[in-house]
Amino acid sequence: MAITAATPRIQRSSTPATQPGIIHFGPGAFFRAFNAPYTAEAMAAKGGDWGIRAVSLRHADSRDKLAPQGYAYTSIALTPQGKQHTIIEVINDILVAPEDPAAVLSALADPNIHIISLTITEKGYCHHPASGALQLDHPDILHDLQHPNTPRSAPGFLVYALAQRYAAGLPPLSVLSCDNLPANGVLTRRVVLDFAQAVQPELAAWIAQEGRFPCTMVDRITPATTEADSAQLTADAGYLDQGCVVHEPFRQWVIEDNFVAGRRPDWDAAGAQFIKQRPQEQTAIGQETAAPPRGVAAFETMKLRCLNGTHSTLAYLGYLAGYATIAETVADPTFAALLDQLWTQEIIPTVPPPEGADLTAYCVALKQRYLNPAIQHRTWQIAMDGSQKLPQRLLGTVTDNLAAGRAIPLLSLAVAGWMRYVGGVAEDGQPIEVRDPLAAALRAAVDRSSTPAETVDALLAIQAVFEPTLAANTHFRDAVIAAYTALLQHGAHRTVTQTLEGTSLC
Ligand code: CS2
Repeated sequence: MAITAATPRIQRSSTPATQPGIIHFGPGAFFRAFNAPYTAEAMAAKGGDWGIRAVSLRHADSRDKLAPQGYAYTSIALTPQGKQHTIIEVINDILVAPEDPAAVLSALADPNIHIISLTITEKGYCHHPASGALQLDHPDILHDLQHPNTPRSAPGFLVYALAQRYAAGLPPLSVLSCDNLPANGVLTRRVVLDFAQAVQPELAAWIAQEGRFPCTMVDRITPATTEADSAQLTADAGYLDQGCVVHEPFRQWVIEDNFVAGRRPDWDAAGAQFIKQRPQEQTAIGQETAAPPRGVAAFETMKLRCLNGTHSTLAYLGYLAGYATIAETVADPTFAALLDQLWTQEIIPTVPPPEGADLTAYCVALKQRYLNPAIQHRTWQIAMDGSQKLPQRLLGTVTDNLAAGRAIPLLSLAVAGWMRYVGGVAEDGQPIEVRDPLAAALRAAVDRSSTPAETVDALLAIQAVFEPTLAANTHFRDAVIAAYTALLQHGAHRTVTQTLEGTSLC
């Protein structure tokens, strides 16, 4: 069906909840494909005042697309057999923080809001990716420490929102990170406490005591929505929808059941899994990253290493080999073999299985998810922000293997693939549009080096990404230099083949 002036636009059919209970930062495609449908289904099953006010920290795009349709939109599950459309009506409105930060703070002061949830991507936490500490010299953090009434960053909004509650004698909010970070609740708590400590130590002590930062593991492959997706929806369903999202049918949400006064939606009625918090997981200020993965953190480690680690590997090496999507990359038997060997030899041995999980079965199912031809998940999209992703996706796995004396040829190749990619020139000589907060520094490190060893050393010296002990490990360094050299000489495809065969790379 062609779009004409008469094509109707999707409109909300139900009245928005008068009393929203959640403020969500980051109303992009993942939130609309994941948090919003779970919450709508939980309320349909069990009720509750859990309408969502969303906040965009950067752009007006989501608000501009969704406001004219009453914040209703279509969530489209892409299965190899066809599509399933679900209309989602759970968003009350979207505030655009840069337009009116004070309006966001006043929304956060509403005593009926019990949860702030976050899908702001890794870089939204303004932390040092390698250590997890807040970057106190980050430009947005410096700004927010000076401007309590007009913050820009997520940590700034969170701390000033909690400060309002503290001053008003109210209980704090639960802060629910839904980003792909290790022990994401612990990390969020750490950046909030670091910021609060710089504002008012007494406030930090109250947040440490009373605040709740449940860890979560979130999983649903959600490629960026394209114009073609919206046009196809109009052709299939007969209406315009500028806010639609496409995603795989699979979804998994594991949540630590640790909310202020136990107030949270019954997301389990929609299939989410709540896990009880173990008492010893409540940590003091400064001890947040010491604990080994347990509870939800174990699910998060499994997902970050098995899924996101291989996603990034396929993104860098697949892009260099000329593949546009993950499905295309994995359809190549060489890359399918890379995936299998990476899991069995170098990833699974490092992952303590979460309760009830079978890691082999998990990876077998994962491969089928990657192969879903209906999902056009671009290697370029996943390659974005590698400096923020590498530590939790690949480098922790490298460190654990080194400690156990296991070889790391494929992980080293993945890291070398990232190094080759951030140089910004593809194998056919075309420029690569590298999107990364550290893009300029990464490119400069590559450009000022004249040998592969110099390039690898210059990138290993970036401490935001590589912890000094890992960067100084000669076994790791030598393996990355060998892989990087091979990538330059033979290209990604041949290097993957040779590495799998264990043949000489020279
Ligand atoms: C992907 C993830 O873009 C990326 O970096 O690895 O968004 C991935 O699709 C999700 O984590 C799947 O749950």
